[in-house]
Amino acid sequence: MGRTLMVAAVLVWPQGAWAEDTPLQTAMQKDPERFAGRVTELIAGFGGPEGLTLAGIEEHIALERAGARAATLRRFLALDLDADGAVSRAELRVSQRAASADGRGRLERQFIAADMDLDGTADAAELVEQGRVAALRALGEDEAGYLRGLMALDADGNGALTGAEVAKAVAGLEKAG
Ligand SMILES: [Ca+2]
Ligand SMILES: [Ca+2]
Repeated sequence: MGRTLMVAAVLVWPQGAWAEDTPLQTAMQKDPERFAGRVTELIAGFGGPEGLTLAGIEEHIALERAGARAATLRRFLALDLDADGAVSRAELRVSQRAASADGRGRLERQFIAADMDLDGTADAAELVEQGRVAALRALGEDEAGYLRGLMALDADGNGALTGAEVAKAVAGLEKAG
């Protein structure tokens, strides 16, 4: 019984794997123009003279994440009145008094999320963790994997993706679909 199932799985699997689209194919099929536009922007922004390399894609990922991390840390550091790198409940209260009702609630929520050990202070390590979470929220591992997967379109295999290669891949897909 087990053996039969295994044989069946082996027979079925390659076909299933072939039929299942990768995230890259899905994005291209869903909206080829939008896909090409986005990749063209990436190439223009992070590509070198030969085109976009994996290193350029990593730079893009790191920059997006750093931006989100910095925005989160900045928000917390604006609450750190004595500049000790940590936000205490007392410091939070001062900013809450000066905020609108909505702002007070938001500050409360952010502080509670940051103070993971519930000691009433969002300390430096906890703020760093909030920055890390914000960075991954801005550009998660799924999207990073998808962006790295763009290198599959590097048709001549020279390690750099050009606009022409992207256009060809999109055109080929439209013809096939
Ligand atoms: Ca402080
Ligand atoms: Ca804490």
